[in-house]
Amino acid sequence: MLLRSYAVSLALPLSFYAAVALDLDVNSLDSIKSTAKTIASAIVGSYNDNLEEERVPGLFEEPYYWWEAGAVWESLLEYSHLTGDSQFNDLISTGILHQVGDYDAFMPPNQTKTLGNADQATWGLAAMTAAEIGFPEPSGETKWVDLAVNVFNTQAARWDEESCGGGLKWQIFTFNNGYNYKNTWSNAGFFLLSARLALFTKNETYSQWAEEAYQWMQDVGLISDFHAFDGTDDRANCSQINHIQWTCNHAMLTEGAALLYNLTSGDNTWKDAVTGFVNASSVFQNDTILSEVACENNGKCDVDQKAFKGVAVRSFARAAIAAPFASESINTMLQASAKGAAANCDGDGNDLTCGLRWTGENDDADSVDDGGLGEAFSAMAAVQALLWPQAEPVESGNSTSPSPSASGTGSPSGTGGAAGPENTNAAGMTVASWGTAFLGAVFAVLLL
Ligand SMILES: *[C@@H]1O[C@H](CO)[C@@H](O)[C@H](O)[C@H]1NC(C)=O
Ligand SMILES: *[C@@H]1O[C@H](CO)[C@@H](O)[C@H](O)[C@H]1NC(C)=O
Ligand SMILES: *[C@@H]1O[C@H](CO)[C@@H](O)[C@H](O)[C@H]1NC(C)=O
Ligand SMILES: *[C@@H]1O[C@H](CO)[C@@H](O)[C@H](O)[C@H]1NC(C)=O
Ligand SMILES: *[C@@H]1O[C@H](CO)[C@@H](O)[C@H](O)[C@H]1NC(C)=O
Ligand SMILES: *[C@@H]1O[C@H](CO)[C@@H](O)[C@H](O)[C@H]1NC(C)=O
Ligand SMILES: CC(=O)N[C@H]1CO[C@H](CO)[C@@H](O)[C@@H]1O
Repeated sequence: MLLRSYAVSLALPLSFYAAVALDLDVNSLDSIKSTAKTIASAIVGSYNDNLEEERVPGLFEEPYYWWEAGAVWESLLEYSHLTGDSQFNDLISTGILHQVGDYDAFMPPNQTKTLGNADQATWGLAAMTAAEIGFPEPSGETKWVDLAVNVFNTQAARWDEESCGGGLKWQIFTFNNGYNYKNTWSNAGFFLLSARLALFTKNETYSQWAEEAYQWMQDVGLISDFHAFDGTDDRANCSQINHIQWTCNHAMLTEGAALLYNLTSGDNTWKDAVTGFVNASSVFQNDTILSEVACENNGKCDVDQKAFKGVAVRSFARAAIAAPFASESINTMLQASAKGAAANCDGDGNDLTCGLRWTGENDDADSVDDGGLGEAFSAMAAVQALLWPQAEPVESGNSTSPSPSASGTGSPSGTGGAAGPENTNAAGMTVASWGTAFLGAVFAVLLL
């Protein structure tokens, strides 16, 4: 079957194809599905090996932080929906549900040292995807959407008016490095979760919170001219902005804006936001291929940052569905990115390697078993993103309302800490969640 709109812009030089390892034909649904399957199988194979040794469902072994597993599960949920290959469904369900933790809100006690709002939101967004695609519900009363609602409720209760006129802090627990940092990932994650819940439930509480989070990011300057910046120190009342830009932040804001555009049947504010973000995404494009500009070419992406493009591509693809007026330029970027991502994957099974860069060639790719999960996950997300235009529409109606049992009492606001002081010292030395090495430097600068 031909994806006609994709056929035009892909006249890449022949020399490019010489390097093709996974031979993706972006005009063939079968080719897209089989390429996605090769990568999904490698990721699941590595996960299964780890499970045999460590026996904790839902986790990928070190060096991957907990949030990244949530992002990978979300992409495997989408893999099931987009390709119709349901062979991993039970494994996906078991993995996600094992990490639900306290308050039924993805706060597992084992993970408190890296459990920031952005990390928790990543899992909440995965549960939201399960709800949207009609993934088989967990046995018992709690539905997928309830888990997403619980994440929303715990985060809304943490909205912090003590500084900066609002916002979510990066970290939930006072003992974690980054507790004083209000970052875009946490706030964009909350914004996107709220927007998705708004569309799914039609409950206005969620759209109001989405608007509030967006407005706040604009007010303090985390969003400016449709560019999204990393974060800001709340001890300086968010007066200084760290201007690094990441693909995932930008794309989550683009998706959220597109969903609100759709929910409001074309409201101009959100239309302008979608237009602006899509236009501004050019900072991440190298000849229309997505690039993690802050760290990709200088070889400085850390483990977390190597997975950011995977988070980004799925959000861009979903934005194109919700805001069809912007789909052409988004799809041009997605096709070129998928082609480049697949061309930089090599081998299969435990030997599959995918390169971080989707432009040119990579000579230093790692296998999933050996540090390359972020790259493989991102490549899979890029490839399967091409299936969204043909996919069954996601559930965005009123057929599944949250059950009354969805809790989120507000008690887990975290500032008191669910963990005792005995964890404080250890956590101080732990690299907490994403970007910390980089943030250490930022804090050092801010403290000067
Ligand atoms: C927490 O860690 C223990 C010990 O490794 C493990 O048995 C348990 O399954 C873990 N729980 C979660 C939710 O990861
Ligand atoms: C802190 O920042 C907020 C939001 O920009 C602003 O409304 C408030 O006046 C600031 N407070 C101080 C003490 O500067
Ligand atoms: C709307 O969502 C909020 C936040 O989760 C919840 O407290 C409220 O009960 C919901 N309203 C309805 C009518 O379901
Ligand atoms: C599009 O982006 C360019 C450069 O990034 C900027 O100069 C221009 O104002 C933007 N246009 C719109 C309509 O946002
Ligand atoms: C909302 O999204 C649907 C697809 O999910 C699309 O058909 C519709 O045109 C969108 N609405 C607007 C106003 O673009
Ligand atoms: C674009 O990609 C090519 C191939 O990897 C690279 O050599 C070049 O430096 C990149 N350009 C920019 C602006 O990043
Ligand atoms: C999209 C959707 O599921 N809409 C449903 C909302 O609820 C009404 C009344 O139950 C149904 O008639 C719609 O089909």
